[in-house]
Amino acid sequence: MNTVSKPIIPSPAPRSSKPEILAEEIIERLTYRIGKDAKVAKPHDWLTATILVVRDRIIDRWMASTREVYATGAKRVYYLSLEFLIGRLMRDAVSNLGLMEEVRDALSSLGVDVNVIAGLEPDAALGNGGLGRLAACFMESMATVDVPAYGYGIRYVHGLFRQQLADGWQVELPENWLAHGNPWEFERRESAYEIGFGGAVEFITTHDDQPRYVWKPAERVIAAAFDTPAVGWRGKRVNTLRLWSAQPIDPILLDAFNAGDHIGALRESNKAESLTRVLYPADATPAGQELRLRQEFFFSSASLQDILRRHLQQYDDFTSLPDKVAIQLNDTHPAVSVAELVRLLCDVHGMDFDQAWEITRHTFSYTNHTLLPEALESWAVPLFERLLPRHMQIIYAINAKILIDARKGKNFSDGEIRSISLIDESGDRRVRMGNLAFVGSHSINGVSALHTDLMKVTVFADLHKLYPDRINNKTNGITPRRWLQQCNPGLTGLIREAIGDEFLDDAEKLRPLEAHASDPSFQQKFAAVKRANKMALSNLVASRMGVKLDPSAMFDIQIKRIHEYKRQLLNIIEAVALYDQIRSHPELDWVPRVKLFAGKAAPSYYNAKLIIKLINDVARTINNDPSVRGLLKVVFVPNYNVSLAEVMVPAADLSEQISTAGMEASGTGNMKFGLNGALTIGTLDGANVEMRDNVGEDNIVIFGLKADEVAKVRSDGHNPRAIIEGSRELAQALAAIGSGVFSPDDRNRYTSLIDGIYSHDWFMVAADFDAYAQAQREVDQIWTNQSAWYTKTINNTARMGWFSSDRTIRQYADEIWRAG
Ligand code: NBG
Repeated sequence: MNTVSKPIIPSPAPRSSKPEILAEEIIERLTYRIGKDAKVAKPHDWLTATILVVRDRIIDRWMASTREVYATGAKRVYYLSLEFLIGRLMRDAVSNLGLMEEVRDALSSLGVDVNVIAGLEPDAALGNGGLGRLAACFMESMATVDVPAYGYGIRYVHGLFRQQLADGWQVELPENWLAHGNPWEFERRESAYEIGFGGAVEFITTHDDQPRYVWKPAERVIAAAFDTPAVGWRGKRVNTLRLWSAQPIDPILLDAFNAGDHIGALRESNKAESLTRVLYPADATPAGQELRLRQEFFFSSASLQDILRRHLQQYDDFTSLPDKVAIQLNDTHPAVSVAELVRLLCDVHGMDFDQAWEITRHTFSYTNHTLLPEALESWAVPLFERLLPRHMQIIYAINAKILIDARKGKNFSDGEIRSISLIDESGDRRVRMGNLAFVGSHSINGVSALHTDLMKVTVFADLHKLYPDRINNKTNGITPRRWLQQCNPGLTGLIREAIGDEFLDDAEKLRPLEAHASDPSFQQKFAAVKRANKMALSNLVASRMGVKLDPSAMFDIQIKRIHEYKRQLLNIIEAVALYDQIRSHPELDWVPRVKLFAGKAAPSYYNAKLIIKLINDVARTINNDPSVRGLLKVVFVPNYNVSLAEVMVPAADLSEQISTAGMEASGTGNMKFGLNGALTIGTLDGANVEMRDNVGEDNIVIFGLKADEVAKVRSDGHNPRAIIEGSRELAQALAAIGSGVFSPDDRNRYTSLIDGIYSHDWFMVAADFDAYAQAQREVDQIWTNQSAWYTKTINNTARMGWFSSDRTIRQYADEIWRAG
């Protein structure tokens, strides 16, 4: 017999990390992959060549990680998220591989400055804010703590808009991160799935006499996979971020084209591609457009088809799905997955409904990220029915099961039953995505202790009563690699000198730094690092905006999405009051301050955009008033993104975390600042509560109403006018803004904003003003004793280790996923 022996395929030789070899390889990529001669290569070409060399060093480990999961049968975790706010990747990858110096030396031997080319890498902004950045931190931590995981999302062609200021107003411009190609990603042509929309559901009987529903979609598009490796710390494990891109089934309708209809021939193709063209720029408010629901279903269905295919490749059937697969729903954006998994199991794989439902429920878990009622997603039933007719049927079937459960088990009132229902019947009928995610999951988690407690008594009170074991807390975290080691090499070096390297592998090992908190010589070094970081930010502000900052002033920073509940307005009103004070009492010892703001407003959020304009109007007035003598400056830095945060966070003396209590689910910016040695001024909201517990109440400045007090004030009837009349400073500041002192070109510009505070003050700006202003003066007091200041800020760095996303991910892995 003629046997063909299996060829022995050699593995590639391990790659050297010597700078000379790296340099050779960079030249090789430049020549053969990019087709450029080193003599004429542009900085961008060097960047691409360097990324390709770094990427090669990731691939071996990536393949090994994938093989290992097949070999061991380990459980896989899938993180479904409509947003991944990744930022730049090169420094992250190089530093996690431990190649920082080698790459720098290799490039400098070629006459290239690593910092210059690193600064050219586009900032991948496939997310809006905290929710998307959390997903990116989780990807890095899952690889670091060795959890086999895939992130699934959308490969938007245009990420979050670029923000420019025109006369102080926000202007949105398209973002184009893929303009120069993306050397990190691999297109996986073999991993493509059909996704349907619309059409009808047919009921058929199969040849083995099994009744079955078949969905016949009217439209179809292809979901094509693009993979980016996610490297963990010290390169231990490499996981995959798989982003889906929509493509047409027929790229061109040739008949139409040949008949002269050149535009019509591309209509289908354009329609398909528009599905993944832009990220919705809405933060914490659902974009009510049909396209958004299409995006949600598109990426959910593609991801689930991919997950099921991978499972069947390795296991016989789907009964083992909950043991081998954990799917985390990042907010309700992928919640339609609950119905889609039931559909795939029943209609495509022939399972009966009850079994499919059990498997579904044991496979999914759901993270809630907000209690804001306007942010709880729901879709009008007619829209849902038209786009996803089979899913609508399945949702009704699930609803029947749940409501029967509720009716028979416990004593539920009609009102409670109505709030448990997956269908909101109170006005236009709507599908409630939060309820669907809840009933389809075995675990529902909040993102800070306070938020989780509030979830149980507000949005999910009735569902919690029905399923009391499901809600649990997983306080957010941040990756200390990006948010300390990479963004703050000066501080990292200083800490290593003081306490050794253990904290690099375990952020909770920052604790020994406490011993140095009161040591004057350490304080001096800590202050010198802070000053250097402030210089770097000052240079950035000078070059981008032409504004000069004094690095010896206190840098007081609020950076995050612009939202009324985050209360940038409170901050700027306090600045106006302070301006007044400085002018009335020039003889007093005012602490020099620079108030820095940055953040984007949703394009349709009028008040948020008005607040940006107000900050800029106030900035212009104060910064140009010689009587202030530079004691107060206000700066709004445009186009906030991950890269800008990496410069601003290490430069902060004071971190503003001043949301109306009960409204910020967690916050993660608060953690980044604390870790980098800033003092926090904040309310007892979100994770600020746990920060206070960790750093100690002497090391954080807390003010204002607590969550239960806010609720009480609101229900008892709030009288902001009386409060304003009782506070001279506030009344004067509001009068100045309202009467056009800062907007002489349009004196009524801020009338509506100020009227809102007088009439309802929903966000408790008036209610908290005096407490806030007083807390700010307390901050000034601390600042005047620099040694006391640094004791507190060093203690912050020492005690923030618990907020590492490694800790968060371990908790998810142990308590929810049972994986890793
Ligand atoms: C945001 C919250 C933040 C929280 C992040 C991450 C949404 C819907 N929620 O407080 O507002 O830190 O999620 O959990 O974007």
